[in-house]
Amino acid sequence: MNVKTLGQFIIEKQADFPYAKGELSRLLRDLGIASKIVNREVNKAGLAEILGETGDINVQGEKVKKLDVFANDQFIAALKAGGEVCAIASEENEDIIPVDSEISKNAKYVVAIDPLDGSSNIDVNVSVGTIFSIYRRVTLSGPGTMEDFMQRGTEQIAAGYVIYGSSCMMVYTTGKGVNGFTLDPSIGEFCLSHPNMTTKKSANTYSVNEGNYLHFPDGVKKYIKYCQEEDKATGRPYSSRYIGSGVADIHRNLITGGIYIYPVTTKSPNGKLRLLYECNPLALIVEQAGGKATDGKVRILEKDIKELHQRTPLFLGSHDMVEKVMEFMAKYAEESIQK
Ligand code: AHM
Ligand code: MG
Repeated sequence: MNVKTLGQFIIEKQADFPYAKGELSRLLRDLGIASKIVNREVNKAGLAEILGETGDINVQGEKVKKLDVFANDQFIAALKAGGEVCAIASEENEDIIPVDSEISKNAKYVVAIDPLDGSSNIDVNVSVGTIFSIYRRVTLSGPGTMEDFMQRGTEQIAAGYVIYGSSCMMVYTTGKGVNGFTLDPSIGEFCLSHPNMTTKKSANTYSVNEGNYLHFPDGVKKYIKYCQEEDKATGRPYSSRYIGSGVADIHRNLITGGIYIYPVTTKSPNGKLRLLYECNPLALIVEQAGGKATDGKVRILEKDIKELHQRTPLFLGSHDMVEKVMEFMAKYAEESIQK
């Protein structure tokens, strides 16, 4: 049997980074370990109520925690124990978490993470995910600071996601293509299952929360209508697929082709998704797979970041579909100015 584990793959790929001394490899390994623990707990999610019945205390005598808090704790613990990061930013924490320990003295990296994206889907047995982004620190020494996170997405050293689905997969890029690994529960290892992932240039699936339709910008409304029109040549009407769990929607579209849209709405005037630990890592992966990611105008990876939890609209997926919706955005923005 010719199986390549995530660990073996990372070691092989280390040669791509002639000046790296293995820290990034160890960091990816740490993220892999934490995600296996999170996967184990996500798999038991339906039992949480039963297990927690005796006053919410589990066998280790710890309080049963909500899974997003549990996932956050696991990733932070794994990253701190690994010694390769000088600071962590998480969706679950208002401020950055500086890491100040003997083993992290020479740490070169910072990690931004959404430990459990789409966590509201857990209660209904729908896939959820973890999204992570790795930057090289810009400060020189000591624990990391905000400055280390205020870098554009183009500066990411690596990015990835884990999907806790019908199987558990880790998909990541270090800027040299995208590779996917499926967890083989029988050996407890992520194994290379999707080498060199690419996405279709044009496709026929669109993913957007159409319940917000009335609150979308005109360009998005017109694009949705375009997707629904009958046209043999372009294969329309396109299919609408929206799980409402970002990693699951984007993973499906990466594999089958498609576009994911979360625009500005009246309720979320800056968009809903966060630039640092959701949009930037997903954008790097999708671009590396041959797709495109913008905020409707500007490439996501080139957006300036000013705040840790900054939001942005997101249009991401198959290249031609993203271009098309941007055409609509430009056209109807102009029209509304002329009105
Ligand atoms: P979260 O980080 O609070 O879980 O929110 C992000 C999620 C994405 O996973 C998903 O694509 C989106 O929010 C769904 O939002 P909506 O329910 O508004 O369609
Ligand atoms: Mg999220």
